[in-house]
Amino acid sequence: MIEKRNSKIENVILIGVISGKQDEEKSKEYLDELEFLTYTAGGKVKKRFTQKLEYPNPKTFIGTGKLEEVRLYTEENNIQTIIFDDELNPAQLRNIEKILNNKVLDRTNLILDIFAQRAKTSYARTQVELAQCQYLLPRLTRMWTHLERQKGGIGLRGPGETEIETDRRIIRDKISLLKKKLKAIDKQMAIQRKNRGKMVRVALVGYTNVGKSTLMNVISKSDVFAENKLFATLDTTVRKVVIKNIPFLLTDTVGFIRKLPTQLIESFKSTLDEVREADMLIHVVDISHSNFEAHIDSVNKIIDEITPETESVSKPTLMVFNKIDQYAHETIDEDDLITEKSKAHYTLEDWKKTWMSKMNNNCIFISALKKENIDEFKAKVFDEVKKIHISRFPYNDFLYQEYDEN
Ligand SMILES: Nc1nc2c(ncn2[C@@H]2O[C@H](COP(=O)(O)OP(=O)(O)OP(=O)(O)O)[C@@H](O)[C@H]2O)c(=O)[nH]1
Ligand SMILES: [Mg+2]
Repeated sequence: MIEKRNSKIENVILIGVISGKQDEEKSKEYLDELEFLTYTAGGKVKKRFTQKLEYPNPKTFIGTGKLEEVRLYTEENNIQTIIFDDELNPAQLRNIEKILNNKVLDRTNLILDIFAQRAKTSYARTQVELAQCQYLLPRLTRMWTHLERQKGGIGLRGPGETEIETDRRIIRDKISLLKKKLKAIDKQMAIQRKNRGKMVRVALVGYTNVGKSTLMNVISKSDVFAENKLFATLDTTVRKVVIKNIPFLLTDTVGFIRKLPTQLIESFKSTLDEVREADMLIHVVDISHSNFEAHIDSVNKIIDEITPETESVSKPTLMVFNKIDQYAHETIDEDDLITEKSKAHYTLEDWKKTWMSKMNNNCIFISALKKENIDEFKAKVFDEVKKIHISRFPYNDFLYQEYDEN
């Protein structure tokens, strides 16, 4: 008998806060993204709860009154999981779980879970496992210090103590084992990268779900998995691409997201090395997403984080605004004299002007899906790759007799 796939969809509620740092609009944006993450992980969001809060409650994160409201809702609506947009400390997590009597997760936890689901190769699985252990370890430690503070509690001494100590030791051992394993793979990957010779290397970077893999497939005749969920790609794909007569290597890799757990950045070192060691970056943006500018900022921040300080000169970067076929903007009626033009009213032309001047012409607007402007995109990549190529192989100039591909 064929085993039935575990396709049970979990009913989920989301909890976010509105504070001085995070106004109502921002909070909605974050929860939209958290909902997409939940959907990717296989959950269905039944309701969102938000609370205006200057500081989180040290014991229960949100107020106890609000929690009670949440508890009633979960009981009446068959909810299995509650997900907080912010990171909860171990004490908060435990207190909330106790009150809600349900599974409680935070954003980091959810992202790690999606990565675990998505990891296919043993390499990706090892990276994710390491990240999960690293997430868990301080939580166990802090859980212990929390218990320690209540010293004397019957049943908390003795076996409890050794149990946590044992757990910590097991996890520590596992971490060092996984690190060793990763080190071996890292070495192998570094050799592989070296073997690729001096060929110019270009890496696709960008927020998750912007269309990196789709673009890779369009220009490299590869068949990388792409779908409308977050983190479709975890494993790196490298393809040789030839535009006109210049060959180069194109890498498609994991997408970024804001508040990317630091454990993940650390354990995905080798994956990110592809980005670090690239000669040129193609930063793909989903212009049809209402928060695409915030996404650009998050991606730039992560790239800065992973770039060694010694590399003060930033890499040549081509900004690719994808999904123009799906771009929509608000309009102002001609007789409406009150509404002021804002970014929500920008046409594609307005955005082009803005970014062309910002990026010194190093940007292009395309649709990877509808194959719009792909030739212009290729021409831009060609120009940039050619510059790098010439500086690397100055004697090899027979390559540059340009000819038309068609
Ligand atoms: N409308 C439209 N959809 C697109 C375009 N390019 C990609 N998509 C869709 O966007 C979704 C995500 O595309 P992917 O190529 O998987 O995106 P990615 O950046 O590789 O995503 P991750 O690997 O998850 O980080 C898919 O459903 C694509 O079909 C485009 O130009 N227009
Ligand atoms: Mg992808």
